[in-house]
Amino acid sequence: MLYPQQNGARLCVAQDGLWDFCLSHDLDGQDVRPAEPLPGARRMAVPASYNDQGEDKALRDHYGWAFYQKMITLPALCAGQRVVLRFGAVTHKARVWLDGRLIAEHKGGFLPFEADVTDLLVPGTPARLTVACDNRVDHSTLPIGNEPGQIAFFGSDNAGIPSVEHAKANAAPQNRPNFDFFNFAGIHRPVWLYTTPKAYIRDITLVPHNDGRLDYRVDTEGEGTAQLEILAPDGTVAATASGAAGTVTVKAPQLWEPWPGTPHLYTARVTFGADRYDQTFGFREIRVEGTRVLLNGKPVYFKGFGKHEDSAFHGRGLDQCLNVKDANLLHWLGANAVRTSHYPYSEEFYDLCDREGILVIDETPAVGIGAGAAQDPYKTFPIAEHHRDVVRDMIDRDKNHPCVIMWSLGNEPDLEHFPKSAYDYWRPLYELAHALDPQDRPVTLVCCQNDYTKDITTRTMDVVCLNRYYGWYNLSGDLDAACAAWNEELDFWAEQGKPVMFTEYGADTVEGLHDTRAGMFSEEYQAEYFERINAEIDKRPFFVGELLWNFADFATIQGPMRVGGNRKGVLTRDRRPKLAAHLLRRRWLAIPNFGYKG
Ligand code: E8X
Repeated sequence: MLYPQQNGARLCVAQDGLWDFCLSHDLDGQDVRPAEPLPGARRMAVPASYNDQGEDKALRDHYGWAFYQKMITLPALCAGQRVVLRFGAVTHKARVWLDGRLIAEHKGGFLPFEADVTDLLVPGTPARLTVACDNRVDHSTLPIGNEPGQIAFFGSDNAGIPSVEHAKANAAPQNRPNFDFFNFAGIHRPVWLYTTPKAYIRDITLVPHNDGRLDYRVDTEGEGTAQLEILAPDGTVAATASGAAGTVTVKAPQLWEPWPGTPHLYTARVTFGADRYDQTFGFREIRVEGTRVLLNGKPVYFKGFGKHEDSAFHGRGLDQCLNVKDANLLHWLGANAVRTSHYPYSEEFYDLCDREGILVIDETPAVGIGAGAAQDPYKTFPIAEHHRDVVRDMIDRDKNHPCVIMWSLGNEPDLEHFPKSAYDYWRPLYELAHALDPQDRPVTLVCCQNDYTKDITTRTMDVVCLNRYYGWYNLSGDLDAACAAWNEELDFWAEQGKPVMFTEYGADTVEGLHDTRAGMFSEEYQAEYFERINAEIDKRPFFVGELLWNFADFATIQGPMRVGGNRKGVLTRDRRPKLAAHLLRRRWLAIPNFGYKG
């Protein structure tokens, strides 16, 4: 799916700004009438979560549908063009009406969808756009929510106490996320009204090879022949081609390399009749060889973080200023990689990573798939079809980004209580991702701390990605025992013949809490935790990366283990460094992108 692009053939109008808004309970039990003004509407900024834009608990903890509305008008000069409404992401489910006519429905809060409104929007005539978004999560959504009556993530259950059980049974309907991030909701990414000529370019697929060959395919609608110019980073024409598909060769291509190398970007300038589209790409190759991950033929070492799209006020909504700040903080830290935990991030983020040379592990919203030993989620959670759709749509959206170097099918599913059932669920998704990705990148599944001897799925991934909390959630505060246990597990992975990396390890840290003896939650403990664990992975040649948890503190649901959210950030939520950030900067600036492990 192409990102909206303003150019000589296409008009793009972002619908950012103030929309009318109301919550479902503002409708007093009535159905919304999308052809009419929202009753008692308040103002809401788009793109952004709605949760933190007001002071009322009803807004922050809303459960169910919320409604946005604005008038849109296509300029009369666009008569005769194809007209599309496109939503970058509406979390978690969306319904869209134009002048009261339902024009789109979408499930999934982190990928784009669009509706052709050519025959519905009369150029020069205002129309009423109404968008409903449903924030409910349950066993059929990704991410997973627990069903009513079950506890939330890290919830304190006190099961069996009559007063607690009665109160729980009578509690108001609410979300019970089975994941550790606040369930922000709303129109999170830009809404575009854009035009193309009637005969247009629908999609572009590019598969660069480092010898200069570029396999391409241009999907179009209508009559015409695609023409391509391949522009070098300096804008000069490096090659030309015509036709719907083929291979064109660029002499001595400048390779895309991660920061502090140069992420050289080329452009495929495609024309098709009156339409045109510029698609950037990079010459870079990624593959696994034995226990190494080779980027442009060189063994790469990953240094960085799991992140969240999370900030005060915007919630999970797109904040381009913060994305630029975070990219510069990653450079400051000497990092070269991030994981889009636990959902695909905004397209704008990947474009920035392409330009900044930041490697990306691109992850689906499949988080929370598990219910302990009590229930086999692969038999009882109706998510398989939606999960396949999400894998398909994520790869379709992100397939041309050079920064994307690996797909993550999900985060911390149950892999140990029902191991065969788990393998039978994840293996087909692994094969689907490989089949769908034109660039055939490595595929992984991020593994929660578990009994790795029972988990028969993690070891089958191209790269073993581990979330491990020795010294935090277990052997708490005892880093000697934590290192002993971690080494025993590393001995197991040494036998598997796969590259292994951290995708999470870390410690909750309250900034300003200091302790000469490095007690848990102190800045000294977080720093010592990373120093001790890192000293152990440095001894293992098959260990190819360290993505810490987390880049910054972030909002979560309430619970006895969350002090105003998850505090495992190496930075505070407003991006101020804790002690560990300074130590990591020294470590990572001394670790090269390539050849660290030989
Ligand atoms: C944590 C992280 C959470 O924020 C992330 O979304 C997924 C969790 C650790 C799981 N991984 O709690 O900070 C540890 C499970 C028990 C060993």
